[in-house]
Amino acid sequence: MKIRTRKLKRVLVANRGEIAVRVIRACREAGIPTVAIYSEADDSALHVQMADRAVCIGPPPPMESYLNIDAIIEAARRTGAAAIHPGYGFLSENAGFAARCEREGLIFIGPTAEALSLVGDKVASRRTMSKAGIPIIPGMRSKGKDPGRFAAEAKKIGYPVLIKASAGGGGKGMMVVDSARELRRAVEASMRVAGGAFGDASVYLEKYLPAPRHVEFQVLADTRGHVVHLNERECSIQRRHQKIVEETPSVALDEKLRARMGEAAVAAVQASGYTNAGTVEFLLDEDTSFYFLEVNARLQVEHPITELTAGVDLVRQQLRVAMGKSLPFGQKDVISRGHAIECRIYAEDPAAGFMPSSGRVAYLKEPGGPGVRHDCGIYSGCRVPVHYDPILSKVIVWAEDREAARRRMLSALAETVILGIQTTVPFLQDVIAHPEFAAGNTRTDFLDRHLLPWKETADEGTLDVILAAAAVDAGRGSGVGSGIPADPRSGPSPWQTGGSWRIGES
Ligand code: MV4
Repeated sequence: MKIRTRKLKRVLVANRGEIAVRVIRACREAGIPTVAIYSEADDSALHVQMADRAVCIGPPPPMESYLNIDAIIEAARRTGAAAIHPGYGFLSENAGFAARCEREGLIFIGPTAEALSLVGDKVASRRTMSKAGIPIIPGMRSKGKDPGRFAAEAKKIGYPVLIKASAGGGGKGMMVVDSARELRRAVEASMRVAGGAFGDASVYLEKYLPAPRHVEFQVLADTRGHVVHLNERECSIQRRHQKIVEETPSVALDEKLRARMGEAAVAAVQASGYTNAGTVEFLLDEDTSFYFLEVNARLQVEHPITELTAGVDLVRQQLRVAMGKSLPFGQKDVISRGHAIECRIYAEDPAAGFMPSSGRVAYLKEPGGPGVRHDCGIYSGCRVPVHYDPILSKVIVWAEDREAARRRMLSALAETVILGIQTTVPFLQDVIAHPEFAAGNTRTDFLDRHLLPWKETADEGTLDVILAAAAVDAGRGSGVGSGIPADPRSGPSPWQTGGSWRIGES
């Protein structure tokens, strides 16, 4: 069978921040011109400066800009874009948007609208996966409203149980129920939250696993029936369903379990007709049973750690798949070398309950050195708007083993200086330095058990003190330093990296 490939004449990147920058770089390397879209709050954003062209698509609120399908399609038309890369978040998993692109003759760089609809329905995908022989968490295979059915199912599988939204994912509307007495109220509450958040109030019930690990497999599928997995990422360190630190490989898998879970991930992709890059999420129980959780139908925030250990550029592969090309390697060619860790830097104040922080970045010093990658959406002097996801950048390190990678991460975080706004850098330093993290005890309850609520320790780093002083000096010259007190100990602290350890400490 002869299948035609197509060139991507120009790609519109329907996103902002570090992921838009990441996609623009991959396009540029492939010789594909790019179009950025931006809201009025982002007119001087990094992704706008990096793209070949940029189109303002509306006011700051996401509904009027980055989620505004008509405006994005119009921008693609006007600029002659052949394809749209949605990044993560925003419209990346929106089946309606993918369908609209298909109708308009634009290539959606992701799965088909049909595959997106299937994996977006958590109950439908549980059925599909179970039929394909993939283990799912014991529980309901169809959504319902009848309280009697929930009670019967809960009785059958035993308490505690978990109520989840069928249109959900990401933990919204999830309710743990310990006894039959609490069941009805929890189902009602979950339905209310789901209805409000997703416009779909259907919920279902599962057995609750108290301290599982979150292990996800990166997959790639082309449009010619080839599917590979690129091994796992462990993402158990989360706060309110927001991932904070991810690593690969997972300390919890041995080669045998990895192979079994990898096979299940590939089967999940095949069963759902999924193409392009995606992630199959599993929960791994203490007894090493694993269960399919959901398919994340997008390039994920944490994709770089897989890129570093597998030696594959995932965005490059996404572009190739969208061109109709075959994957250039098979499962037997996939390698995993060394260990990689990612820390997400958010514009949040970890000492104030992770309250969002916005304003001007007075100074940015990026980390560097061997095995250090910084995927960054900001620059010295840029504005951080309040309207969007607070992720600023990601520090990603690779080293020969986990402990070497952990130490490299500590060093890279110590080099990272962001002044003018609050960031999660000092909190991340405490996570990576924690003895339980060092020991690999990273279950989903890690932060609540060991680090929350969080207080900044008084001991400051060393390198950051020098760099911050230089930044204040530089700021005086250019004017960006206004607002930084000359004495950092007076007024709100501009120190972003004061962890409780020093470089060279073991
Ligand atoms: C679970 C669970 C325990 N038992 N399902 C959270 C987000 C959503 N994707 C699924 N989640 C969970 N589902 C059962 N049956 C625990 C979680 C969970 C969790 C999962 C992965 C990573 C962090 C988490 C934190 C809290 C709860």
